Amino acid sequence: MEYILYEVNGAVGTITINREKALNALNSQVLDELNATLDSVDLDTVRCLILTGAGEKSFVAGADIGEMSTLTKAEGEAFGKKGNDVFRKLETFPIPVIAAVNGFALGGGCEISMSCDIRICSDNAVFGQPEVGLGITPGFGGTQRLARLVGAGMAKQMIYTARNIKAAEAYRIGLVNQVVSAEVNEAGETVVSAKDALMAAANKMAAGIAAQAPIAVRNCKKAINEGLQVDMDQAIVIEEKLFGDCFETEDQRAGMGNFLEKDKEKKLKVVPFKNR
Ligand code: DAK
Repeated sequence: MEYILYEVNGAVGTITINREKALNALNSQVLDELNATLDSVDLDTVRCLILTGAGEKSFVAGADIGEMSTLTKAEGEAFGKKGNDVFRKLETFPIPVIAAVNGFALGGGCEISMSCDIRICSDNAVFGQPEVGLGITPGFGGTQRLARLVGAGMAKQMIYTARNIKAAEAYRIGLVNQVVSAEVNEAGETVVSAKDALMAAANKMAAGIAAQAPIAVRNCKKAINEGLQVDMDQAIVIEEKLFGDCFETEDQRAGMGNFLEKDKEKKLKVVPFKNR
């Protein structure tokens, strides 16, 4: 892999888009390598993923404008499909994915973060959908996912004006769950960089998710994602099925057993997913 780094620490996997010179812009190779990396994740042991960009300045500065500029209609469609397939794979990935947004998340960068379950960002993060300024519409789900996350009015304002927003505003409108700042000592010196603080916060959140019952967590993701696509009557049926699916599992027996036995630690045994 040239542009993707993947490392696993316990039950948390971290995928880094590693094309720092181009601010981690998404070209076809990045999308292919990201796709292959997702396929290689060992779902028996990894329970939560973090997606981030290399360096301090940019998460992903969008789709690669240089590569896109010369595409024919047919090539543009193929590029769009490649991106959409990977983004959808992330969105429907069996385990939660946290986007750790370290700087620019523009166009395809904002869109890939919205394909993740949760977004946390450093305080230098900048979000935006600048596509209309480039003569195109947001093509990797931006018109759909942004409106679902922040409401149609705010999404329309961001998309029609192509105005970027900073971390604090992204937090205010509910686009990100948490904003993380560098740690500074009394002398005003940075002791932990914004990127390191962000990754520590992302890892803490991921470890918290990974410590929960994995079948239940997977089923919650499915229930929320699938339930949001249908009306409430159908959504409740989806929830019922996924609730029922948790019973007779190792997780449910151990989880409820721990409570009934007043086990203070309430630790679930780490059993490979396939044996649960
Ligand atoms: N693509 C390619 N290269 C990029 C890039 C991008 N999106 N963004 C930055 N770079 C490169 C720059 O060209 C520069 O390369 P060198 O000149 O050093 O070789 C390097 O990264 C550093 O960038 P700057 O020198 O510009 O750095 P600054 O700090 O001055 O500015 C910036 C940072 C993020 C404000 C600026 O780079 C910028 O505005 N970048 C473009 C942001 C943008 O417009 N992103 C949206 C791209 S459009 C589709 C699906 C999806 C899409 C399209 C179609 N279909 C379904 C068909 C998605 C579209 C997009 O994402």
